Amino acid sequence: MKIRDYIIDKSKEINIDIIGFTDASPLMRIMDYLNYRFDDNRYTEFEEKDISRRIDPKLTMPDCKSIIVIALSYNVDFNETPEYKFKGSLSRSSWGIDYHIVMKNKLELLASEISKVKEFNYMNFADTGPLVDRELAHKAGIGYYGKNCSIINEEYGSFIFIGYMLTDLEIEEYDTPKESECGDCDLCLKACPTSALDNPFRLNPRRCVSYITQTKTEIEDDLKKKMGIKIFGCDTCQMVCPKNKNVKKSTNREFIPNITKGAMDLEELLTISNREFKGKYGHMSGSWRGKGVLKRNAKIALNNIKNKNNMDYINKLLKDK
Ligand code: B12
Repeated sequence: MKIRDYIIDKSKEINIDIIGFTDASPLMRIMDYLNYRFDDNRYTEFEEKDISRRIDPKLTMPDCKSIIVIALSYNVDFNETPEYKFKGSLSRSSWGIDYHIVMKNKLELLASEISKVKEFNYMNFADTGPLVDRELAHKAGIGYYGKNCSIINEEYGSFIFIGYMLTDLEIEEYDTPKESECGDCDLCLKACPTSALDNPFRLNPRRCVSYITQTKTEIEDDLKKKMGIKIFGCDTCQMVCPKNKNVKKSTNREFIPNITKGAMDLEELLTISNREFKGKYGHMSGSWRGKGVLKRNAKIALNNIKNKNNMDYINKLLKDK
């Protein structure tokens, strides 16, 4: 049996939704774009700064020959809303268990299945690795680029996380990239609350609400207003995307927001202790910046919710917090 077919079979057994394979050549297609972003101050503190490491897998794993890219859908069927008086919304990427953990577990499971039939070297990454995950996913045929910059899979849409395994395996056949299927649709560009999507396939990350909810740097007043009640992440450009309608739902139960129900209690966030916070919310990806950032966002959300009926109550809540 071909090693490629064996890996695909095992990926199905361990409930990996999408899998693709690519070689270890540098990601030359996006080098100029990465340089432009850097020169134009359109990058974030969450990215690897060394552009050669971003594009060349061999600078991370010198004997890398192939890359197995996987994706997990987090588009779970869940419609409950919590009963808090003031809700702060979480993007779907922060529902359920932190995807870094779920993804790493899946990749490790897959690696252990491969090592049963072949001795090999590998390194696993999801989100926090040096390479550009989306470009790897694109190269490995996982999906095409949407104008909102997201990788869109034909079956599952764009609510998918990406992970990859650098390996020294010789894979018999690689997948091929897919052309964008956005056509003349530009709903995501129109819907972006801060016009961060200023051109198709082009995001100014520092204006993206997702970034604003995560950065510890000062937020400009006009952007604070645009956050509305979002306290972690932003789904707007994916929610309006027609390619996310009638797609296959996620069966990854880890992403069901059993604790938060997809939102947080803004009053609780103002007073909860660090220890309580870690115990109750430490499992979610949205906690990675710590309680302080969510508390800051909760205050912004409360100010955005203020109206003549709740003004006194909210002002009292915010006093001295
Ligand atoms: C930094 C970062 C952010 C930053 C900057 C995002 C950004 N677009 O760069 C912020 C905080 C804003 C962010 C937000 C989000 N992120 Co983020 N983020 C990252 C991270 C760590 C690096 C991203 C990066 O390298 N950007 C570099 C630039 C070059 O990428 P880009 O602007 O998206 O440009 C791409 C395309 O536009 C395309 N492109 C450029 N020009 C052209 C031209 C044409 C013609 C075409 C077809 C394509 C094309 O190529 C570029 C390279 O991929 C990755 C993980 C990783 N290590 O790669 C996750 C990652 C991209 N994020 C992810 C997610 C889920 C999100 C959010 C949905 C979370 C949320 N709900 O709030 C939003 C989506 C925002 C958006 N529309 O992009 C997923 C994306 C999964 C997917 N299906 O695509 C990733 C891959 C994490 C993961 N492993 O799952 N993120």
